[in-house]
Amino acid sequence: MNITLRYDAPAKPVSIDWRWTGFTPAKLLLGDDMKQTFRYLGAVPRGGVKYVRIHYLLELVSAKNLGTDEPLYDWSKLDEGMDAMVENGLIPFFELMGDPSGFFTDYKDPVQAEAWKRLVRDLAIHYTERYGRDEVESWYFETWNEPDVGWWKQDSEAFMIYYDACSEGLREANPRLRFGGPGTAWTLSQRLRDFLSHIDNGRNYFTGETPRIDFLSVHEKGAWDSAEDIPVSPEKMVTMTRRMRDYMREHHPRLLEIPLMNNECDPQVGWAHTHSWRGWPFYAAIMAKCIVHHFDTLVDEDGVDFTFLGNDNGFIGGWGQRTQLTRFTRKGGFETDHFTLIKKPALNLMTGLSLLGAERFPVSVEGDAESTFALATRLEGGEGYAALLCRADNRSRTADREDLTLRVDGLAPGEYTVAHYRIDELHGNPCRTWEDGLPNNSVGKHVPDASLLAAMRARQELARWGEMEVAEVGPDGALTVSMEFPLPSVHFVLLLRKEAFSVPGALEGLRALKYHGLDAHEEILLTWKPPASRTVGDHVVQWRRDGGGWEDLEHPPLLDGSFLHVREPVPGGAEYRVRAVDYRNNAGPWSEPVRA
Ligand code: 8U8
Repeated sequence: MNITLRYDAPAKPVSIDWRWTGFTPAKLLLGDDMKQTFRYLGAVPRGGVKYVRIHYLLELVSAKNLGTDEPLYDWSKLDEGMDAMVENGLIPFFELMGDPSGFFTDYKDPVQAEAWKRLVRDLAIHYTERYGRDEVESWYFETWNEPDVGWWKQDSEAFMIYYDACSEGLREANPRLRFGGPGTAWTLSQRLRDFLSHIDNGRNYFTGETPRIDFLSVHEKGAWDSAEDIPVSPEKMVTMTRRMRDYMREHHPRLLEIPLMNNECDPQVGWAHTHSWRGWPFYAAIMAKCIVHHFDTLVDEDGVDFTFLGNDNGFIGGWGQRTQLTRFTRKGGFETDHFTLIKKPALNLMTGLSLLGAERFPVSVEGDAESTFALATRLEGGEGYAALLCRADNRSRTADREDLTLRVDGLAPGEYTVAHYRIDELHGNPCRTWEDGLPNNSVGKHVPDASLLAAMRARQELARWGEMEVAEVGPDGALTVSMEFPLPSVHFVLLLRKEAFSVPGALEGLRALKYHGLDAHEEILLTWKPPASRTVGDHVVQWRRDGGGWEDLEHPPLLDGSFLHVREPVPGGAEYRVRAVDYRNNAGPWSEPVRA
């Protein structure tokens, strides 16, 4: 098969934003396992995981005197959860969902409608005071999740009043806060139709004006809830989204201009069902296919202003559940004081996607075009180019290997460092290590011992593929690379111009936190802010015990700004420091040390 990346053609923006995750319920925010998860997510370079959408946030708030002019709120639990997000650079995609203290039963009651508007206003003011105006203006606010299924207990009329109360409450706090919805579950459900009529032809309950909407959100997933590994279809997501657009064209053409998003685009409904493929490279490959397919169809063919494509995969759970990290506990149960997390290919995909730039170029695929997808991007600031190549079939068990010739046209002539990353059966697949290690290397049911955990960690990073090379691109602007290209897989090619290299800067934001793992070892999670430059391909991590010298800690090449040091207990702790290293072996200065 052949793939050609055509950098000689005109550029288009990489307009879909996939830097997203979500989960439910909000009280998971208070667990140490979720707080550690956030540290890992925040450490993906260039904000590769950025927006977090959580149901029932307002259940973390308790309140008194809600129907009066002087309500009393207790924000403390929600603050704890928001702090965990904000301190890791994650941005809430804030669903105004939940019922503080069980007050809100009927939004058609004017007292309740007014109280909700006031609550939303006070919430926005509270977080503006806590984090500042710029921070809160970077957030998005959204309605109740999926008001067309059991999550919403009232009728359509009440929903529209609730919607207007959210809108006006936010506006009273700050007219620049962005708000939209309705995040519906069913394609063209009656609730969605009622909502579209309200937005198009209705009147805001409070002001009598046309209701405002900054974005339209819907959920389309690739397969229904099933305990079986049925095919998961990105094509179905697009077909259903087009069905909605057709309806809008007929009934509400004005609304076609509203930015559209699918903020639960999961391959399959049912986060908690165990589908082993969620721990495998297949999951990363189907997520990647989904992104490229949306560009090819809704953006390029239909011209839709399509903004976010978000996976709801931020839950806590095992390999087969819809999570980005696998959690192991001592008893294989749900205790959260002793746990450890391993990165899954679904998270490594986000690190890989963070290598891509903001402009994209046409690609052509010859041979097996059905299951082969590519996104060719140019990096900002003349740094070079990065491309995503992926092979995914909708059936998780389909596998094969092909020989690929990758041709890149239209490159600026000059010298390049060429680096490759890959997610496939043999690359970045710690679940495979777990499967292989289990029979004679597990203590009790599903609980890996220290050596199996270490073996998984050695494979949990986005893995390099092949040798790094220096390539000279001549006046023809062409480069050819040959490789074996398995199905399923995700492959990233990075072409970095020689001129883009300079000594990396000092790393900032190094933090160390001590956790109990599964046994008597101490687990020190180090996180820092990885540099924005794609020329940085690794980090050096060192530690120093009191009275000793600095020693390197071993790890596979690290793109993420996170590293877990598993150590024998060190009374009084030790110091850690980190520096960045680029593909040409330029090492930056050491960070300030931290102690743990
Ligand atoms: C289609 C549908 C019917 C229904 O009765 O309930 C649903 C609930 C339906 C679709 C999605 C749904 O919940 C969303 O999807 C979940 C999942 O596990 O796929 C979660 O990812 C989401 O948090 C939830 O919003």
